[in-house]
Amino acid sequence: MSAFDFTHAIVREPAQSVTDGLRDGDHAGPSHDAVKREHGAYVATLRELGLEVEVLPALEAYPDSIFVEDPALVFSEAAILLRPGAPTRAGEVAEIAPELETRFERVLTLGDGFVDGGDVLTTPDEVLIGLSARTDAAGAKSLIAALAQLGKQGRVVKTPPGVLHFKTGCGLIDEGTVAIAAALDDAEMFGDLKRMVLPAGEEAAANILRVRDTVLIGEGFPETREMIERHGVTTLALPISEIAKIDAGLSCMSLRWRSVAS
Ligand code: CIR
Repeated sequence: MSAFDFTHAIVREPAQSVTDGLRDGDHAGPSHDAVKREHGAYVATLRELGLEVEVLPALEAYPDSIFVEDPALVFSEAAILLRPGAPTRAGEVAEIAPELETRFERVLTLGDGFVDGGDVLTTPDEVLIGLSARTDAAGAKSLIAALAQLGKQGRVVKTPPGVLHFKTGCGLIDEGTVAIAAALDDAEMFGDLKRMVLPAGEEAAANILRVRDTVLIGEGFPETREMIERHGVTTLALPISEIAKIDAGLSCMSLRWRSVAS
């Protein structure tokens, strides 16, 4: 069994207000219909890969609530409610809390500070927490304490300036290999993981998502796909051009876990 053998996922239907999602810059937002199409393809793919996917209802008050990865962190045995660093996203935690309470025996909460789930990379050995404009030192410290209660080890790293989330710039290809944008190429940061630097010009491909035997990747990154396939892992490209307009990628649209019963 591998760290990617998830059995369950939750996602959230995009709200009409997704068109107002947060973004770096003043470019136009996505269209709701197009986001819905990308989201639909994503959900269908998770199901085809064998996951039981539950779709939570849209939350009009929270344009970015489709990105369920940010207000919580989940493992087989427990969930941790986080605290997103963007004020407009703070209320998403109270919305997802009851959903997690019905699905997990233990739901821990963050003490002080802010952490976005997009800044958290769970590797087979540890949980990396990238300090960013959304995740602060107090939040990282609180998260390390919560992880310790679950017998897991957290470690603080840095999300490079100008990169929204740590996982905007990296993603696991397999249990021992991480794909990274050049800006994150730092041996100490990734410990024992082998680093595969993305081809120049394809940095936006970094937010890959390994699910079971397949690495999901955004469409339009042929060299990265080839690099991953050459490494021996099957890839599947999904459309992400609309969610990319609000700085999102593949990992942000779901919370995934392997149920303890399986
Ligand atoms: C935000 O700025 O919060 C959203 N527009 C994008 C969140 C993407 N989430 C992620 O990478 N985990």
